[in-house]
Amino acid sequence: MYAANNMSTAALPATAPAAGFESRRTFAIISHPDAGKTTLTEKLLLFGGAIRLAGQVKARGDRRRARSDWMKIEQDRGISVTTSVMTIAFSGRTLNLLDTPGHEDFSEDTYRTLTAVDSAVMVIDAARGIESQTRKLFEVCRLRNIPIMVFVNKLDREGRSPFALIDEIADTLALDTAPVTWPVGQGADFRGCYDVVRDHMLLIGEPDSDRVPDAIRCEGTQDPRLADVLTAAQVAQLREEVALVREACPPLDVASYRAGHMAPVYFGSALRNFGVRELLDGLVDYAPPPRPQPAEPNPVDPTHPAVTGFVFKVQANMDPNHRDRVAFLRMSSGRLERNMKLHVVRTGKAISLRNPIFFFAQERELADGAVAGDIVGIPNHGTLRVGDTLTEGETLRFTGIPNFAPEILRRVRPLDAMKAKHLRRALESLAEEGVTQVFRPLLGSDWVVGVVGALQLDVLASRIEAEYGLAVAFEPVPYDMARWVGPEGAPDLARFIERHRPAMAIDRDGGHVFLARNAWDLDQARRNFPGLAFTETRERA
Ligand SMILES: Nc1nc2c(ncn2[C@@H]2O[C@H](COP(=O)(O)OP(=O)(O)OP(=O)(O)O)[C@@H](O)[C@H]2O)c(=O)[nH]1
Ligand SMILES: [Mg+2]
Repeated sequence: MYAANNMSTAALPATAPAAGFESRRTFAIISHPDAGKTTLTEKLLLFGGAIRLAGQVKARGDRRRARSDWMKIEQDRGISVTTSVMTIAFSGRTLNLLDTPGHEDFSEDTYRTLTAVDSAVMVIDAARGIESQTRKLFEVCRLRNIPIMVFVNKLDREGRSPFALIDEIADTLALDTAPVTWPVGQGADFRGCYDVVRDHMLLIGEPDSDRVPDAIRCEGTQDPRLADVLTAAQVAQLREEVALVREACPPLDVASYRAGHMAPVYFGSALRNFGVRELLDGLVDYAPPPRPQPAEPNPVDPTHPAVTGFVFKVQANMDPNHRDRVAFLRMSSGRLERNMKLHVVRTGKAISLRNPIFFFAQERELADGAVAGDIVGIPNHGTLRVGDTLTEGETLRFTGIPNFAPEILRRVRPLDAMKAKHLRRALESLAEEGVTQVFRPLLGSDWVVGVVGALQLDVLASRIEAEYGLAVAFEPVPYDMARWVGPEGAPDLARFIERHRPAMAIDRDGGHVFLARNAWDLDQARRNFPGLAFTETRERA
């Protein structure tokens, strides 16, 4: 079912995943919308050799690009709506990259992804500096002790001065900043970056978006060869700025970076392929290996011999030819082999891993051994959910995977009334991703969906159309909030349902949900039924 398609296996040895978890570097690329995460991801794949190894180098035009934005709505609108996972083997390491969506309407996906990584690359648009979403994401990283590298992007356009950017990063994020590379010129005058750590200069090549620029190496800021490629003013500025950087910024301290106190900073242009190679080297040299994962009763160390891991994301219909559901498992320990049976702690049931998949660029390769740090796709038919812990039989539970309350409620209606049954199937399988909540009101026949951000409604409509061939419309509902009411089976609950029948709905597990008109309405319900609990999310078992 998931046989590699056009991937040439002959080219694989150089990229076959390395043996132990120590070689894994698993990181998310995060930022405010539009800073260039997806562009950077695709260039990292290009530099890491994944595209060539995926046998695509001879392909033309579009086919040449690794596709991180693979969903139709992502390609149509040029935004990412969902996290993509890609693996590249580079310089003896296996890098697992997670390209996240920037828009806050999809931040639930991004926040969950941050539970599955050991570090992050924060992309900053040189013209915009720190933006609102940058700050929020940074807070999440800080709470989870996720070390951050910064890539200041779009140096090929006019932007703020690099010193101002460094100051802003240091001040607003309260971090030490250690520039690893330093830009020479900006916008039309952007000539390249000086490598402050290795003490040499890399010049930007011809603007050819798919070619790695030829680097001209100059040793030290006093190297006379600099004068061959830069104007006298540029050389003078470079010398002055590099001296200033060395004076003003602390040198890169890997321990401090890994402890979350210091951010190595890289400058470049993902679009022009510049600075990407240096960032890749930085990830290989400095990014941390897999770390212990918080769990109950005890955290799980990556050296633990048995397989453990948790599901941080579920994606339906990744393969347009199959109605598949892929659970993204972050491995926390052990070695996962094909055909292994794992224990789903929530249900106590076993799941057999017949077709586990690695995310190798755009192609999906059969996994034959994944270790801590790896992300494995597990095709299933709804048995796995976000937050699930998988083990070889142990009853531990990974913690910290966030739940989000649906904040926008809409009635959903098929434009063709004959297609109600189809719609139900579409809604139910998309709801399994855990992003959209689907409620069935006790009275009436329409479905109500709940989402966290308004753009998720657009995504839902686009996907129902693209993946199920159904046109749908959303209509306002007289409710403002959804609250799960429990405990199930309580005599009070039966009375509550009787009294509020028109505002009651059930979720896909049969749990009772109260659709409140407003906060006052909810408050009344709470007051009249003190024995019942009203929760924003259904607790994960
Ligand atoms: N000039 C310039 N434009 C860039 C550069 N990198 C990316 N862009 C452009 O910026 C826009 C956004 O790029 P994306 O890579 O889709 O940004 P993103 O961060 O993935 O966006 P979301 O996932 O939707 O948050 C696109 O038009 C890119 O071509 C760069 O280095 N220079
Ligand atoms: Mg993107």
